[in-house]
Amino acid sequence: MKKKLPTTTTICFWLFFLAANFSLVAQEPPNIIWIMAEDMSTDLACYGMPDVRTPNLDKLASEGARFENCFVTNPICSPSRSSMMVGVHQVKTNTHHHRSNREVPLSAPYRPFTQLLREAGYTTILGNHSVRGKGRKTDVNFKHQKVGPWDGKTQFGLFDKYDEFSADDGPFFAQIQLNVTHRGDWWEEVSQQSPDRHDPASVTLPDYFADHPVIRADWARYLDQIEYMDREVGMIRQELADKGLADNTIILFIGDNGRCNIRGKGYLHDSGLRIPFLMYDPRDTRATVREEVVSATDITATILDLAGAEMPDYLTGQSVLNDKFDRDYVYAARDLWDEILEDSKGVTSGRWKYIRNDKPKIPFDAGHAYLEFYRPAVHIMRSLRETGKLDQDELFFFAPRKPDEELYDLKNDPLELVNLAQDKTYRSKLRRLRKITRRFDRKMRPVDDTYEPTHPTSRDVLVYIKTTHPDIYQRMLQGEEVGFHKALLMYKKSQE
Ligand SMILES: [Ca+2]
Repeated sequence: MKKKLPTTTTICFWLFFLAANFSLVAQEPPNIIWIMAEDMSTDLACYGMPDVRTPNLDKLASEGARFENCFVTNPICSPSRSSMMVGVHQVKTNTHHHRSNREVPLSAPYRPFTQLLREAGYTTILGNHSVRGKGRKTDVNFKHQKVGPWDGKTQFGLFDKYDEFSADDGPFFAQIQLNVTHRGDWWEEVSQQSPDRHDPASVTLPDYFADHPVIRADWARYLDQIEYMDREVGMIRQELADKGLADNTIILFIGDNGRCNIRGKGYLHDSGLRIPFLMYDPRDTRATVREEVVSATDITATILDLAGAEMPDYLTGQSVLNDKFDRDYVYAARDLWDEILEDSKGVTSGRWKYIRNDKPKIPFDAGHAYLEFYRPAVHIMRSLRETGKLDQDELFFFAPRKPDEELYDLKNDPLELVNLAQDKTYRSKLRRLRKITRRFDRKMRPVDDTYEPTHPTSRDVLVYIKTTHPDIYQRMLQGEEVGFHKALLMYKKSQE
């Protein structure tokens, strides 16, 4: 029988088949998108948060890994982001004071991890055209520009470009900030436009909040912002699908620090430190729940690992993909925040939490000017305290001084309402965690001591509002968010 020669159609088919497979190979390594929602505790339905509906993030969690015990290394934006941008604890790199050292280059040998990704062939992208405010926040405490080349001496660019990713970028890394959950003048509008606005009367407040209509309304608005943020995650995934990139793009989702309310952002309690961390890899979509304690710096290391990039010895983070991943504690620090120069350190194992307050005379409610604009619950609960209407759990935040030490059993007391530091039953636990914290203090000692904080305008704005617009200040005391940005514009105009 005469052997049949391949037809042109067959040859074309095989050429197409080979080309398609070659392009699959050429697509390796994967694209990586790191989504950071602002000022979020683990306030998602997939973490058991009541009342909130987050279908897009729940879906992401159901197709990947959900980390139960992930913590940032500082409960405020810029120190937390500084540690993640380098993969090294912010105290060690002297980037631990919020909004400081903005003209000081990173000390050698530290480099932004985006530079390591670039060297591994990645295009690095900041923001996304479809999200609110375009998601371009960087906010790190060393000399930097958002976009441009980086050599650490004369050039300080962190990313290659803004907002747009496509298959032409080769492997790309995109970091996208979702800022709607950050306190801002947009909250009321976002709530009003919500397709299914939360009813303040039916929301569930954490136990340490006073049950008051203003606090309920504020909490309901926060839940509305979370749902808006969840829809943005859905839009990013849709864009990946539309561009044919969904099968080769890993998505990591976190919060950059805890929720913007009392005991949250700014404090070493879980509501400030514990963040959601979801990791979706289209190559393995089995749902897993991981319970080991993870630091935000480990996420940086994991991304370098996923990209096949250099992982310098100086990293204090480790890749969670490594079989030898070995972390017992996250070491966390609270230092400068605007005009409040705090000094608290602590460790958490996910199961236990130890906090050492080195400046106990500074109360939790420290009169921080910026918070006067953005914490309705603080104003309401201060006035309830004056009339003796706060219970013991609610009073904790308003005590005239902080405890010297705090110890919490996070399993049996997830809201950290019972400080065990004075309880003799836990004396050996306390001693051990105290010692481990001191060990971290030594290990993370800052590489240098340059201290150049940025002047916090919020303090001037508060004085201005109190003295020239007492009517507005009275509204703030009633729990109204008059809008810091509006107040800032009024102040600036008064200075012209
Ligand atoms: Ca933040």
